[in-house]
Amino acid sequence: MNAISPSNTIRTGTSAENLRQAFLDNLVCALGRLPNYASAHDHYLALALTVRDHVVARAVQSFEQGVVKMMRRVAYLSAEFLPGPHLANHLLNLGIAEATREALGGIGIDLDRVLAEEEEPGLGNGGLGRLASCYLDSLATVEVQSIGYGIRYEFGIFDQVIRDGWQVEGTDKWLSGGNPWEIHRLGIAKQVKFGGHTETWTDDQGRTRVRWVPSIVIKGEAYDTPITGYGSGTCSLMRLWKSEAVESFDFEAFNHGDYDRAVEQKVDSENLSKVLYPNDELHRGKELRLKQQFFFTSCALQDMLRLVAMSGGKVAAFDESWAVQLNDTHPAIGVAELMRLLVDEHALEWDDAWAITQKTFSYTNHTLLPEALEKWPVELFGSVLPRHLEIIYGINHRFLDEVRTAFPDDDARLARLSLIDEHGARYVRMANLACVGSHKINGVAALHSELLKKTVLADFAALWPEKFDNVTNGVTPRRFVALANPGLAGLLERELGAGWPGDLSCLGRLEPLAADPGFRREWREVRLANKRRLAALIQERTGIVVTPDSLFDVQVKRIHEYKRQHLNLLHVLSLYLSIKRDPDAGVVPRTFIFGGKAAPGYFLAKRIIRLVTATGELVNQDPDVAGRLKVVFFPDFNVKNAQHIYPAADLSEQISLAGMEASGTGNMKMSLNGALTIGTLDGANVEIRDAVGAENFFLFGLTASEVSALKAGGYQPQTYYESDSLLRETIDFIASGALGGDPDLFRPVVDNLLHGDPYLLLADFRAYLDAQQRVGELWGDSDAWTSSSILNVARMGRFSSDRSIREYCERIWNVNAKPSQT
Ligand code: T68
Repeated sequence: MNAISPSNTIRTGTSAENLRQAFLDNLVCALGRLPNYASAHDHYLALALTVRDHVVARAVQSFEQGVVKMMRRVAYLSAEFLPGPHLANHLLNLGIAEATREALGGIGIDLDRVLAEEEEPGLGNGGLGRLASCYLDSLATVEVQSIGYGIRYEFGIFDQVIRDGWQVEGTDKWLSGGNPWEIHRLGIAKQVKFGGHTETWTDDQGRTRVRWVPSIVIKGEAYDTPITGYGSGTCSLMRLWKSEAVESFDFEAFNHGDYDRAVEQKVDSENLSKVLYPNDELHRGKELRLKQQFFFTSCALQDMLRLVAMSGGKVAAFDESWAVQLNDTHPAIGVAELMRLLVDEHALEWDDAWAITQKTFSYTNHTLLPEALEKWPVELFGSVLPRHLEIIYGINHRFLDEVRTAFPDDDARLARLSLIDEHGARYVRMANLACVGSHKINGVAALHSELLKKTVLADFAALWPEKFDNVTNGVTPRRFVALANPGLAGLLERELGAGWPGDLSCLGRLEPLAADPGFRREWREVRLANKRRLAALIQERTGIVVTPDSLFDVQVKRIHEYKRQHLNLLHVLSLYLSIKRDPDAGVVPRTFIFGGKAAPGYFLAKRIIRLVTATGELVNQDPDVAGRLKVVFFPDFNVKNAQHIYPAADLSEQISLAGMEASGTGNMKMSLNGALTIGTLDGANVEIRDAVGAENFFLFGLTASEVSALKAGGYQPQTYYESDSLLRETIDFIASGALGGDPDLFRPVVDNLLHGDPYLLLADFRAYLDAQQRVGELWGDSDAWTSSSILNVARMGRFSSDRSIREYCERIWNVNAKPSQT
């Protein structure tokens, strides 16, 4: 028999004819559907199965390479992933989009309709989860072996509908239509312990060892989703864990006639991976969340150990096989878990295990908000993870000795650095654990990384300055340009060649075209077509009719006070009032588009959504502003919807209070699609402005240090209210009850602004309006605007996630990435 290699195990080739035959086979034989009776969803599933063959063949081949070459692999540990729909992405990466379109077209099926059927996995809240998915895409593209480990939530982020102007949450049943992209790895299951107590015992070499006797064991089953790379044979794997009951536990209770307990235990076990926690950038110490974090982290580390053994590596050289990235502190318990696995289960000495652990882990921080930093009450922690608490005490004890040597007689510093917060009730501080257990710590934009060293992690930066680094976020140009914006992709392909999505540095070659009237015309046509498509979608989803030639002013992201959607609304209402007062006011026609989810328990964020919809109800009906202002709240902002929205944005609103947004990535996605940004000097905005040029960016607002100074001096929002009549008029209008038909509806928003204003909207209001004025003026000069739009795209190449990933490879993970062309 001939040797079987993955390349000769695929049933069919990728010609249109081959793909059509495989599609029909799958429709009939895998799904049991006759073509005449098949629904659009059947078409989607059949095509997904067809494409999956090629994806999986690549994935196993790529995996085999990793095992054979024993390369250092990257494990990206993340409680969240937001991959978006897979099908179109694979078609692009495999280079079979056109053949597929032809294959289906030949039997009267429209590929775009089929693609629209796919439901995305909403396994994340926002930026952090989406970043993890961009990074898996780029890891595959730059040909680095990687696994993204996480949780296979049965219910992801809630579906948002708007009912009577309010956000209503629905259950995200993303698996109900079947998930053709995942492979349930029946052979890969890990046991995870919880609760109970620890015991010491003596091994046959006379060493005292510790054994953890849990009160419950839960099984984690692996579900793999391959992530293809662009123009590369390498695949990343997203390996998500589903919790299941361990049969033996059920049987034990069952055999004793305790059926209820057996069932209860099964339900409890399965609950672990049931639902994603919606974040409100506020840490709430929920026990189930701690259990989720430990569950997937433990499964992941056990799996890595299994793979070390499989490729003939040594546990004592674990760090040579794996670089493990902690995506925020959610997997930080991994530091203690790896120590437990090495010391308790593999009998390594503590110091050796600790050296391995530190060489293995690195930690990315995504927030400066102190209220978002994770900490767990010691008592809760000890009851869920008794052995880990002991290990953390062990780490802390040795660590604080080191601090005492570096900084003698500095008890205050010791208290701040300790892994245990002892101010009042005692807590385990997860960021401190992540810092101590990692050899590198990074922020996600230059400003953020600097502020980290000055604020939340200042004491660690003083102790270990060499550990700190910055890796500015990036986004994948495959999904967010090539797929989202086919019109622009066509222009780029013509001007830069077909390989542009694999090397964004070539975008620079567009620069001279900014001055070319013919190219500017084509550019405008592409943008207008994108806006027409979005206008149709807006009408379909909200009933609101918008004009594609108005300026599309877009703010889409999670709803949070620090992101200041309400500052945007103050501008909208100020324009409205200006036109009402003076019908000849020079206001360019604008469509304000908002989108984003509010955490279900975040009262003010939900009021802000209501304020958007109430503003829309008023403005969209008023004949006095007809043709000049429209306000839309686009429901259920997710990756799929985002792909329609970003390419149609003329103006990208990035207006967080300086010092609050760690990076932002929507800012990159919109600018890469030709939007101009209005923004503060916050997060990656700073670097975007440096890249595109100050003249192509509408800057306004206080700087981070001005914010600190203003707050330190005792900020008084009322002084701004009193001294700015337009601001006063706008706030009074909201307070008057003219919106939403109830004078009390927005009282909480108004009170918040007038008495406290924690995110300094009032201080930035006037500067924001001035910047918006400049936006309006430039919009009036269509050629100048278009040039600026082209230059934005031409100069944004740095924000490809391929660049970010290469930096991680070189400075943090010490693995070789495929070199970039330039
Ligand atoms: C975001 N963080 C940052 N957090 O806000 C954003 N938090 O500036 C940055 O661009 C992005 O990370 C990527 O670096 C988040 O998205 C969360 O979603 C989150 C989830 C659970 C708990 C806390």
